[in-house]
Amino acid sequence: MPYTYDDQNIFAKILRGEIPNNTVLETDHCLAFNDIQPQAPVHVLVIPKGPYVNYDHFAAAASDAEVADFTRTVGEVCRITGVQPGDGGGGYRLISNTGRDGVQEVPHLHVHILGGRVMGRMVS
Ligand code: DGP
Repeated sequence: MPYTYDDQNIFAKILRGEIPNNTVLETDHCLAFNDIQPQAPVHVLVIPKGPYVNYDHFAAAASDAEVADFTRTVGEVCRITGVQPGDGGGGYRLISNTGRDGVQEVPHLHVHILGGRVMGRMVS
């Protein structure tokens, strides 16, 4: 599936520094920042710096270095924010809304990391 990247999307503007963000972690290939409308005590978005529309696009077109960095950045953010699971509880939810049926609003790949409370069961 070919994708056309819209470089005027809000996350592209954040990456260019045109819109401020509350950065949690920046790496060679990724930026992690707090969601502007948090749905949980911890709600961080992780995005690649490359122009990928969604997870499908990223999985097909990103380099191994970008994929590895993205995966490890998600893990590192979970450690930084203290939501990684342990014997006493903890844990988090990863979501990447993808495409129209996934109700993706911003057309730049992002993973939501939600934690700091017990999530509801996913029913839809
Ligand atoms: P999604 O539906 O998965 O595309 O979610 C987009 C998320 O992006 C939503 O939780 C709100 C967040 N968001 C939208 N605009 C901004 C912004 O300007 N700054 C930040 N930090 N988050 C934003």
